[in-house]
This record gives sequence, C-alpha cells and structure tokens, in this order.
Amino acid sequence: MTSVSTVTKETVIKILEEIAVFLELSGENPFKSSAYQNAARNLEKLDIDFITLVKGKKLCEVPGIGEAINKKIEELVETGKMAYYESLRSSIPPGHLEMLKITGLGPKKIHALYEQLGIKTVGELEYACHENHLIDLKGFGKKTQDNILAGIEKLKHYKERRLYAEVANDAMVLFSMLADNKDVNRVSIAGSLRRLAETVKDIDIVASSAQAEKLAGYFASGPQVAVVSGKGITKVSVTLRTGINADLRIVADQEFPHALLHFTGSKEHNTVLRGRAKNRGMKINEYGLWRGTENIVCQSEEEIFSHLALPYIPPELRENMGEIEAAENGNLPVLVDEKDIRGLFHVHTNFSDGAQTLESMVGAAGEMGLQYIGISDHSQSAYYAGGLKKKEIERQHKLIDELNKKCAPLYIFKGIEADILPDGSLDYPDDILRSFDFVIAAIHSNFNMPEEEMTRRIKSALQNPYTTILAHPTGRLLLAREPYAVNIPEIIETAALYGKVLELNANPHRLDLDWRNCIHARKRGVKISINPDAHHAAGLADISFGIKIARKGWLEKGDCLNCLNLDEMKKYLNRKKNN
Ligand code: DGT
Ligand code: CA
Repeated sequence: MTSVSTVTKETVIKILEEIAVFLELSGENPFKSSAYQNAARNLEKLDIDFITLVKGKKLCEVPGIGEAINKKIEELVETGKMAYYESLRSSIPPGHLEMLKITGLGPKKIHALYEQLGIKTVGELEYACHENHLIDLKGFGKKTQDNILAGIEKLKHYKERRLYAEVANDAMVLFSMLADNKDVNRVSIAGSLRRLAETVKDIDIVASSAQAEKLAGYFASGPQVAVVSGKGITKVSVTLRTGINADLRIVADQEFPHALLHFTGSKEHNTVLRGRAKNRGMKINEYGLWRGTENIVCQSEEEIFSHLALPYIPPELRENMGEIEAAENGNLPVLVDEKDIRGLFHVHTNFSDGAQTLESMVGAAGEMGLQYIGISDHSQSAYYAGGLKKKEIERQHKLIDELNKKCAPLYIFKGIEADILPDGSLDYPDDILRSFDFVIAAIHSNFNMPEEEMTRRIKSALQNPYTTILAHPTGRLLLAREPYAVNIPEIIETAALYGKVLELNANPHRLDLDWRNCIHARKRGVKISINPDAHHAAGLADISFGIKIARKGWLEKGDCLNCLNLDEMKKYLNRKKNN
C-alpha cells in the first residue's frame, strides 16, 4: 500500500498508466483507457510542483485531467489509496497480469483471448498455442501464435533462473550455517554459483559428515527454509523463503573432493574429464577415482586433477571452453583478482542521473583505496538522464580540477558517457570531446536497428579518435532484455584494429561484455575495462561482480585497463589523446 508521504507525481503517473492497461484488459471502451493514458502524459510534462498543485485544488486545470480523474488523484494523494484502482486491479485474473510479461502480447490481445477462448493463465495460453487455436482467431494467426509461444518459452526460462547477485547472499548464509556446524567436516558451494555464472538456477552445496542424518535434519529445519521438497540421508532439497531452491549433498569425507568436482560441473567439463580418465585407464565419478578395482584416494580436487595429469583448473573456467587443453599445455591464465584493480571508470554523479555528488563519489573511491576514479556522466542527448550541456561540463571540469588539488594521491579523470547517435557519431562536437581525459561511447537509443546497421553504427563510434571505451557492448539486461542485434566478433576486430577498450559492465543486471566474448576479446589482444557504472556510492562495490565475470572470461590483470596504476593510466590516456 502506498502511504501519503510517498505519493509522488511518479507514483500517480504509474497508477494512471496501470489503470489504462487494466481497462484495456477488461475490454472497456478504448476512450476510457485513452483518457487515463492522456492524463498520465500530461502529468509527465508538468513543470509546476505537483503536490502544491493538488493541495491548491488546481489539478483539474491541467489539460486532460477532468473532474473524475482529478477526484481519484486527490483521494490517492490524501489517503495513499485509490479505491477505483484497487477494485479494478482485483477484478483482473492474476494470470492476465502475468501474460502482460509475454513479449508481443498487449492488453487488447489478452482480452480478445479471454473473450474468444476463455484463456485466463499463461499455461492455458501455451496449451491453446500448441493446439493451434490462435491460427484462425481474428487479429492473431500463425505468426502471432509462434511469437507468443516463443515469448512464453522466454518467460519460463527467465523464471527458472536468477541473477548471481540475487542468490549469492542466500548461498553464503547457508554455507556459514553449515560451516559452523560441528558435524560438518568440509563444506563448499558447488554448481553454477561456484563457477561464478552470471545467472543460476539453484544453490548447490556439498558437505562431508559422519552424521549425515543429523545434518540433513539440521539443514532442512534451518530458519531460511520455507519448503522441504526432498529429504534423504545424502540429499536434501529445499526452497528458501526467497523462493530460491537449494540442494545439499552429504557425503563421507573421503568422497568429498569427488562429489565437489562432480557437482561443481559444468556437465560439459565433467564429460571431458570422464573421457580423459577413460583414455588413461581410469574411471571417475562423483564417488571416486578408480584404476580397475583399485580406488585411488584423493584428498582434494588438486589431487584428482593431478592423477589426470592436469594442474588445478579454477571452477570459474570449468565450462569446456578450452580450459582442459590450456591446462594440459601449461597455458591456464593467471586470473585477475580484486587486489589487482587500481581504479574505476564509468561513475555517474548528480550532474546527470547519479544519486550523489561528485565529492561523495570521489570520497567513496578514496575509501576503497583506489588510485583513480573516472567520472562519466551522461551526454546531452540523454535528456531523460539529465545529460550534460557544455556549461555543465565546464562547471564539472572546474570542480574536478579543484578536487584534484585536495584529494591527492587519489586522482580524478574527466570523462563522459557519450551517446552513440543513430549515425554512429558521438554526441558532442570535437572541441568538447577533446576536453575529456576519456570518452565512454554508449548506445542508449534506437535499439531495434537491424544487425548490420547496428554493427556499422558501433564500429563507426569505435573509429572515432575520441572514443576510449565502448560501454555495455550488447545492451542486454540479464533475464529481462535481450541484447541488441550486433555482430560482436566484428566489434572485437574493430576494437583490436583501432586500439579501443571494451567495457565489462559490472552491474549484476548487465555483466556485458558477456564472459564468453571476453575470452575472444582477450585472444585478439583487446583490453577490457571492468566498470561499475555506479549511480550511487554503494554501486562502486558492484565491481566485485565484474571481477568474477572477468575471471570467468579468462582475463588476467594485463588484459584489464583498470589494473594499470595511476602513472601508467595517465600515460595511456595521454598517448591515446595525442594519437
Ligand atoms: P544451473 O543450476 O543451471 O545454474 O547450473 P549447474 O551447473 O549448477 O547445474 P545443476 O544444478 O543442474 O547441476 C550441478 C552440477 O552437477 C552440474 O554442473 C554438473 C553436475 N551434474 C548434474 N547433472 C549431471 C549430469 O547429468 N551429468 C554430469 N556429468 N554431471 C551432472
Ligand atoms: Ca545449480
């Protein structure tokens, strides 16, 4: 429920927009829905203080806000609730609200499906598609049916996975709870979480204990557990209060390294290891390693690898992406580590859409022990994010000059996150671009270009002499928005040719460049900058998610731009500027 103090203009707009959607879902007269949409648009454009307007009873003077809507808004602002909205919302079948998440399916179509086929849930809709019921339906057809099915698949997939960052805390709590239990000999996180994957399906934990049954009971009755879906002596499956599933495997201590290796995966990596063992006259599985009937005792994963004539392969590399060959040839990368990071680029302030001042972002960087921070607010055409005009850039640069005198040894680089316009040019004339120490070029508009056009657009930005780094190269939002169509191998080639850096955006929703492409970029000698894209001081800590993915992408400290120390970085940026 919304409370009086939190009813802002934004909340009102959101509720009006939702009413418009609900009316469409209910099949009401389209004019009614448009009236709410229209009111929302006009409120958005309003440049007078909204609350003052409501209190002064002047809201009905805003175009598009008639008496009925005005009354409802007043009720919302005064009481924190709007009865009309509440009752409308509760009249909508919950399944229809879920269907709104299916790409390509709007409220009008959902209503039509309800009217003509009585569909109330995503499951019913999927069934109807499989039965081809949409093909002859007015306003639908085969193509729409196929699109809806694809959208449902995506929705299902997304529901099955979660962001690494969303799950990691729960996993640590379970891990600590087990590590503190005296019946536990050894315990480790396994599965995709241990491999530092960007999204995970569930939490896998392996523990060894001589008191398996007792331990199973302890785990199943933990305070985080909402549902126990399976409980044996060797495996306990639960759903946590957060909705995340977790599996605990309990083994004898001598089996521990074998179970850990197996349940860390990946499945593909395990398959290759099994083949390798077989070729050497051995057999490997989750219980142990054998030569004929002889059980080869291993104390650790290192020992198992060593029996397979391999050095230890870090879990994050176990994806069958060439790690076994690299291990065999002594070419495993020495992975970048948190302690190798010297500074951070891609930091926003309240000059544009950041929540905090330049001073506080700089202060936070100082507290992290960094040698430098690169400020990059949005550029002018990003009006929705308060992009910087020439005057604001000058003011920011002056402030940075002053801070640089005070903050030494921490150094502040002047940068910008410049929009790449649809034609591939950057968002400022050369004389402004020249005033920055670094430029991060970014796509924030026209996401729907065909692949060839988008690739050309980004390549052209990379060829711009002022571009230093390409921001979030695919624009994806994990589990929420697909990458835009772009030929990443071509982008990597262009970056290699022009000596440009690609960003590994560390925001846990992005983690873009994808780690698989980091492997490729590294092979082509393209440097990666692990950037927090911080919009508030706490956002700087997202860097740790970026470092995990950098490791998963085989990056060494020499591959990462922001592992350069301050002197090296000043020289690097100067050299690029004067090229
Ligand atoms: P996820 O859960 O989808 O994020 O990814 P994982 O890798 O954690 O997958 P999960 O939880 O199904 O299984 C954990 C590990 O157990 C997996 O990485 C390897 C091992 N594993 C599971 N099923 C199989 C299998 O059928 N064959 C082999 N070789 N290993 C398996
Ligand atoms: Ca898993």
